[in-house]
Amino acid sequence: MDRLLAPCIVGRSSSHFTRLVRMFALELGVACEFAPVYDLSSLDARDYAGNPALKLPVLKMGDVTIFGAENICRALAELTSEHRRIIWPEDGRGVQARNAQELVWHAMQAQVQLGFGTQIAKLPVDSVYFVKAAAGMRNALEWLDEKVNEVIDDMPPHDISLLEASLFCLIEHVEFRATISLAPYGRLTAFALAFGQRASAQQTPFVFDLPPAG
Ligand SMILES: N[C@@H](CCC(=O)N[C@@H](CS)C(=O)NCC(=O)O)C(=O)O
Repeated sequence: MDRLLAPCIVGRSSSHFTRLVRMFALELGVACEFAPVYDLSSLDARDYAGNPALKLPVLKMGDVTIFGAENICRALAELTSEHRRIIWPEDGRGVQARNAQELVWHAMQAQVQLGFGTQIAKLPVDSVYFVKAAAGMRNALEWLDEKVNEVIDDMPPHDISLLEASLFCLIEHVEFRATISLAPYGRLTAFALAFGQRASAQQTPFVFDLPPAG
C-alpha cells in the first residue's frame, strides 16, 4: 500500500455515513483529504471511487480502496499513531448495546431509503414502501431513546465509540433532512446536543456540496 499519499474520503458533506468516517478521522488524528460526490443518480462505479455497490463513503489509500463506513473507521484506527480507546460493536457490554448498534444502522439506512426514494427519485411518499420505512425508523428511535442512557453508561471508559458516533450522525441527519420529527425523542436530542460539542462534530456540519462553477 502506498502510504505516502494522504488517505482520501470520497463522500458527501450531507451524508451521515460520510460524516461518521470524517468524525472518526478527526477523533483519531488521521489527516484525510475529502472528495465530494455530487450526483447520487450516477450508475457509473467510477463516480463512487470504484465501489461496485454505487454507495458512499469510500476511503482511498494509494492503491487500496475501502468500502463502507464501519470498514473505513476500522482502517482509520489501524492508521492512527495516537492511542485512542475505541469501543467497537463487539466490545459492547451485553445484548442491548449490540441491539442499539443494529437499530442505528437500520435507521441510517432507512434515512437513505426515504431521502433517495422521495427526494431524489421523487417517488410518492405515501407508498407503503416509505410509510413502512418511516414507521420502522420511528420505532427504532423510540427504542433508542428509551435505552440510550443505560447503554452508554454501561460502556467501559473510552475516547470514542462507533455506537455514539453513528447515533450522533443519525440524529443530526434526521434533523438536517427533516424526514421525521425528533420532538418525541428528548433523550436522543439531549445526547446529540452534548456529543455535538466535540471538535470532530463541530468541524463536520451537514451541508450540501456544490459542484465547482463553470
Ligand atoms: N453500508 C453502507 C451504506 C452507505 C450509504 O447508504 N450511503 C448513502 C449516502 S449516505 C448512499 O450511498 N446513497 C446512495 C444510494 O443509496 O444510492 C456504509 O456503511 O457505508
